[in-house]
Amino acid sequence: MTSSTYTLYYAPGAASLAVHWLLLELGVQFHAIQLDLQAGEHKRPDYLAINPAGLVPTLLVDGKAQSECAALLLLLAERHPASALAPALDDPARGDYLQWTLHLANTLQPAFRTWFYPHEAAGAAHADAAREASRARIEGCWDRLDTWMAQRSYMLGEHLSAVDFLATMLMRWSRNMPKPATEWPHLVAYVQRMKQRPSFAELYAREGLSEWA
Ligand SMILES: N[C@@H](CCC(=O)N[C@@H](CS)C(=O)NCC(=O)O)C(=O)O
Repeated sequence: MTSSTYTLYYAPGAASLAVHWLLLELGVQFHAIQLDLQAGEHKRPDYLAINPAGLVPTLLVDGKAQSECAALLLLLAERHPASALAPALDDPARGDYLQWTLHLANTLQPAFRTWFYPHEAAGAAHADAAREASRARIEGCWDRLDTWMAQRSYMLGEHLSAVDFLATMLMRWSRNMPKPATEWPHLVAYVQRMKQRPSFAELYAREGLSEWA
């Protein structure tokens, strides 16, 4: 699908990171527009017109606005089947692919939201308790993922897929937590493997990132 046009709205290190990384991994052409979240650029009317939730990422696909990081990863992998980053409909790995993508997006990612914005979940007066509860949920997920990765090089086995970009992005988010994902033996090996991809270095250069390099 070489004729697609893509425009990614992103903020460095945010939930747009996995989408940015996958676009680079795919080697497709895209425009990238950086938003300054501190300055509230994601809450301005022109951005709200394409993403009413006022969140990053947004990806314009042939001019049509789409959002939700995990959905964008699934969509891009499907639109570029030559990349083999999405298991085919009859591939036995497809169940694991969907299971982990949904689990990461609807269980782990919201726990991170509470970790970073604990007042949202329980009000300022209960922020510490909310944060601690989210920490337990995040670490529980690392326990489960570490067991899963003990027998695998990538989330689906020996074959890279779109869910690996989501998993690694979320592991990165834990880097300043009391017990980051890289404290788990199979997760640190996995992260090292993912970080060796040339697209990771390119992502870091483009987003101006250096921490967790
Ligand atoms: N479910 C959304 C969540 C996106 C999200 O929470 N993005 C954060 C950055 S990591 C954001 O835009 N935060 C700005 C804000 O909440 O005002 C997705 O996966 O795309």
